[in-house]
Amino acid sequence: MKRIMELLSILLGLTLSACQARSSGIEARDVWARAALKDGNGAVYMILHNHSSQPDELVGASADIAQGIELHKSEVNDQGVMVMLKQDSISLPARDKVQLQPGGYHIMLLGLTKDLKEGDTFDIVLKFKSHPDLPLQVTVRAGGTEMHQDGADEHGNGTHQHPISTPTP
Ligand SMILES: [Cu+2]
Repeated sequence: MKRIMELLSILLGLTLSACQARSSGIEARDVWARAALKDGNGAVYMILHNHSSQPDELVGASADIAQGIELHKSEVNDQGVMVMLKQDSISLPARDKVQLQPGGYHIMLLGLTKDLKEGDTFDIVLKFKSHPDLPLQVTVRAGGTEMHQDGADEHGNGTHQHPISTPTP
């Protein structure tokens, strides 16, 4: 029995280290988009973890659900007005995470080709300076209730189940 337990703990250890090795790149979690209407604009939010020891940059994205995609940052300007500034890239420091969230960084979907209704899903591909492309599935959530949910990765909206997207191995 003791031998079996030892064997199990060795196997468990191997499994855990395999998981860690697999997430050595960039991981996107809590990937969601605000509900929006066709021909309007949408925004995609997520938490990006750079598990590698090298800094990288998000340089763009593509999705067939929009006519164009830009990286934006929302900011309050001198006049106290919230404005969106186009970004050439979003820095991803080594072994750190960056939150794309309402009022901050986001991926802007310009000219939606269909309505984004709560519960819908669609595909998006993130492009990085160094890491390979990262395909993700985005889940549409109702807009308006997500503000001021800092660190809303797992525990944000208690009643919602947030799918966690991981890079394909
Ligand atoms: Cu924007």
